[in-house]
Amino acid sequence: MIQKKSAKAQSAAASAPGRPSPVPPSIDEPTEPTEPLPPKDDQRGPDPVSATGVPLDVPQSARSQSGAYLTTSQGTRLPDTDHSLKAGDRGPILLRDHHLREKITHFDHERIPERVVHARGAAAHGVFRSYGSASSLTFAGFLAEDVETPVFVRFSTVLGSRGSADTVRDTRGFAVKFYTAEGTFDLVGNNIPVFFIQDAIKFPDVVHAAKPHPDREIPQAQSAHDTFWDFVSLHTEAQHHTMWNMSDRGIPRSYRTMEGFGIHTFRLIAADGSTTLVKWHWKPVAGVHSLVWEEAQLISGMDPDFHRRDLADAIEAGAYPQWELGVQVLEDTADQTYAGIDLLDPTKIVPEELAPVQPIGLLTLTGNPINYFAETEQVAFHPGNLVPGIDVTDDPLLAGRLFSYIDTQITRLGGPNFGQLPINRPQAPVNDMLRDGMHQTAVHGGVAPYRPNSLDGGCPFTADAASGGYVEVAQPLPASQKVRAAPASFADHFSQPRIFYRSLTEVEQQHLIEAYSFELSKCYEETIRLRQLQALAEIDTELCAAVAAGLGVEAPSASEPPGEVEPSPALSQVGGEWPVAGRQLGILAGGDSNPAEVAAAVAAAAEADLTPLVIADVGGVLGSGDSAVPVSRTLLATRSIEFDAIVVAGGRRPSPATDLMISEAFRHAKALGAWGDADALIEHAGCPTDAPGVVLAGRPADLIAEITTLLSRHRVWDRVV
Ligand code: HDD
Repeated sequence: MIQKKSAKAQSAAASAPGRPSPVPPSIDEPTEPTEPLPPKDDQRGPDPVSATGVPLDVPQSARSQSGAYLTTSQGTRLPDTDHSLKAGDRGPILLRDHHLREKITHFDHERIPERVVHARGAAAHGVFRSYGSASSLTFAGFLAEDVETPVFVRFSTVLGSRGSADTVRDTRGFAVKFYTAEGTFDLVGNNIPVFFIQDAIKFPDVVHAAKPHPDREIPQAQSAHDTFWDFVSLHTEAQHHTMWNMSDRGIPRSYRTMEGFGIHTFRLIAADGSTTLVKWHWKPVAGVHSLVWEEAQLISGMDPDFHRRDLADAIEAGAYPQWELGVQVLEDTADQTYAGIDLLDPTKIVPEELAPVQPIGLLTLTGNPINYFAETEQVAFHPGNLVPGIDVTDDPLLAGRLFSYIDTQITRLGGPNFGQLPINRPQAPVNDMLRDGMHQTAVHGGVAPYRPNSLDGGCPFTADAASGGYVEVAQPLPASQKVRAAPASFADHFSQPRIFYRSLTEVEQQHLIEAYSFELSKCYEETIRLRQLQALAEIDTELCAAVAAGLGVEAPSASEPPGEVEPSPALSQVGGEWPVAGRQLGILAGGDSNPAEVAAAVAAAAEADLTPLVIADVGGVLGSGDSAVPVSRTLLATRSIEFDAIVVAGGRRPSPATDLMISEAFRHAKALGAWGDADALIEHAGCPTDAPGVVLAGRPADLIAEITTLLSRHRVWDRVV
């Protein structure tokens, strides 16, 4: 549609700074719209969803499936979908059977390529509410005070295929799409604050090394194999990230208990034009918490969907997962370093003790996806999706990512129009000049998708900063020659992993030593094991010696004695108390257990916001009448890994299954308890009842109160097993 404008408006547009030359004055057009144009129908943002994920205000007709009768894809009603059209009931199938061909053809094309990395994921809808505390640093609208922005968050593992297990030792993706009024902002981070490589050109190398071996395609979803350790032991800038993987961070208890990090340094721009460098942090309200390794391995077999299920169940139960977004605020100096740390090096952190994380908003996940494929699978993140007030830095890893993410969607989502998929549509009006292409669903009006034009009234117009345009910060470039090289400040690969190791508590260090020993023992090549030990020797002598002892080889010496570093206690997960909402409590009952007591334990646990699950030999109910208690799990169908803590009801008799459940929970440093005579079951399982974190009580309610306190500390860290 051609829009007319007054001569006055035209001259104002022509004189605006940064505008291209105006069209010749003899032409009455183009015109400047006086009001922003409303979004076109195909530019609708994602459907708003209720807390339970049900779309709000979406007419039934807008849903893909509606009506009572089965139809073809063209809406013709069908009488039968169970039998092909045949020449007689025992005769050949006829080619003219359109329904058969349509059904099978569509089925044949149901799969799209999985993501080359981060293929396995789970996601949720939610909302981000900003505190306004970042508004002095950036004019980004969604970070102003009390602004609510819809979000879609996808968590993932990195290495495994779509069907792999959730609890493997790996990095986790933490990608957040903010549908802001000024365009979509994607914060595409991980649960580990550093990366394997400093330059994006090495990404195919690290991924090829970490993925299964190209000949047999094993092992699935894990780093415990020769090619991974071959690469990271040669390419020592990977040592810091690798150490986080070997720590408990590599096996989170839940997506809800992971920290998230933007990793790269970003630049914020304030209203007065001043700039600040920041590092993004997500802090889980439930606290950072991990599995223990044996538990993680068991879960991979017992419940490969453990994290996916946990996220969806928590949201459905109303225990909405929450994270605070925070920033480390770092001065934007000419050399872009802080306390001697090169802020452009993505293998380095800035310890929180040097630059505290300042909270700027709260993320709450409130809705499960309605359809996995449409939303979780088809969502396309891109670190280059930025909004005014936020810019990137020259981190060479980030620069390569800015290219890769759009590129990969073209293969994965089948063409350049993936931004029109409902989950990827911005909530801000879109008025681009991108046209046609595979899977184009927009019906673009106008005849002039080019600029300058007069035929479309000169639309679309460009927006300068005052009109909300994204204007890059004018950043001075270093005077230099073009080179393929890394700066000297990227050369230290060992002091930060040393800080990490030395900041952990003893139990966390022990887990890390065992993880290295486990992984390296899976390598067939002795040279690779020894080369990795050499890297550990450069990091910390004791760590190297402990892993070497585990492998039964002599520890190598460092090329120079590892230097002193200042530990960063914030890196440890141990310590602190956290909300227990949604944590799973197993109540092991049956036999002569008193149903009224079991019901009292269930009620007390629910009152404490825990999720109580009664375990018995057979399903159904315990007791009868008013005191009947439903059984949630049978001993045959569950295992200790499902629970964060276990209590045993008085009257319960021991069995091999109860022995296994109790001893496993004990070994995995979980809170354990018993009321009545059930302490005998704990002893029968070979666990001392006077060990830390084993609680005995006369009344179920008292027991639950003590167990809740233990759970708020996540695990019984001081239990020696
Ligand atoms: Fe990446 C996916 C995070 C470096 C190339 N990446 C992907 C996802 C996350 C990250 C969370 C999954 C998004 C989703 O849920 O759909 N990637 C990171 C982080 C990095 C990083 C935190 C370093 C700090 N990535 C990185 C580099 C490259 C890529 C250096 C390439 C040069 N990443 C991709 C990709 C993926 C991807 C191939 C696969 C699927 C996708 O993009 O959409 O383009």
